[in-house]
Amino acid sequence: MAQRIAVIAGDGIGTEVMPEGVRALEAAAKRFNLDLDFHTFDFGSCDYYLEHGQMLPNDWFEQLKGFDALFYGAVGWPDTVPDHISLWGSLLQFRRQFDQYINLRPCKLMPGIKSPLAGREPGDIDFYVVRENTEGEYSSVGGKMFEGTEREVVMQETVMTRTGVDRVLKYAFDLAQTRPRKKLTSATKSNGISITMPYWDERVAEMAKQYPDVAVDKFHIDILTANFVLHPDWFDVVVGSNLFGDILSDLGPACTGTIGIAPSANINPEGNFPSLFEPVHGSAPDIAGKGIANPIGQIWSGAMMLEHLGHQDAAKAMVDAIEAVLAEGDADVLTRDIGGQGTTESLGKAIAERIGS
Ligand code: GGG
Repeated sequence: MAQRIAVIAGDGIGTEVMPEGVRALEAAAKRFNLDLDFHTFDFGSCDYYLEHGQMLPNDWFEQLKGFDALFYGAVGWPDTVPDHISLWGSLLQFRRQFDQYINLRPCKLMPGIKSPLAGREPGDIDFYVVRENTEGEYSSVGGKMFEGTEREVVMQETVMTRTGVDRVLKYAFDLAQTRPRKKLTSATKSNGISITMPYWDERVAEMAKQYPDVAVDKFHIDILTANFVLHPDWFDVVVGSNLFGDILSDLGPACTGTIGIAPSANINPEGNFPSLFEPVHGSAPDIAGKGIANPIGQIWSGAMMLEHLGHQDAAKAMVDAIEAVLAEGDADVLTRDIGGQGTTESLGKAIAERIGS
């Protein structure tokens, strides 16, 4: 039976990298005889908002809930729609309503790409960031008082539930157990954030008792970001709250040369709802419309989607193809962020051809 995939390109470079993501998936489907059925939606974008006054139609949940996976591009076009409206109106709705409580973000230095960190070679940087994806600092609990006056008050609460914290920690510990180094690092800030973060630390310590074979350490987020730059080889699986995980999963790929190649999976591990796969990068208005965005983050996210859908061989072929094209280093093919003078399409086509061969 066909596996149904909802394709939502979103905004900015999302609309440019998405066709290359689909091209690569079609190449994998052809080679591995997969029956993938793509359905394209125009909602989840700022253009849709400008036309309809909302990012998603009222029945979006009904329209999408039966899909096997969602393939997303990027959201945001701050010139026309404030970022908090576009994000809360689309991506955060998917993550919350489909209970995609894991945001899994691999961070790997690929062959042929020069890390901005001196002396780092492929193999030196290879870790996962596991980001809590449905609560934490991304909460809608708060409000404003005396708006527009001298007495203006603005508050927003961090929300941590035992269920929410434990389930992301369990996922991260399980993942660490599958890795050769079996190492887990927790991002905290329990010296300054004196209620939620000590709670996070307590739950980490409690969970660690069930995983005696996993080596656990923790760092405050400030020194942890410094150590990402100074010692990226220290890390294997890094788990963090929604905000900390978001920051770390931009910084990690930046240490591997470009955020343009970084993929992510927003996972509902129980499979009650579709999971969502998207590049880590956003809509990048500064380069949108130029055809120069790196499509690898989208293509690699497609590989994570195939893996999630049970097609390990096809997923591996996609990642192998990315590595092969990067290692070849043809400047006419590669995009500018990785030292070439090619286009989104030239890089996407080269990877798709490699997948098919
Ligand atoms: N493809 C990812 C994307 O569009 N990100 C926009 C953004 O601002 N995301 C914030 C977040 O992931 O929480």
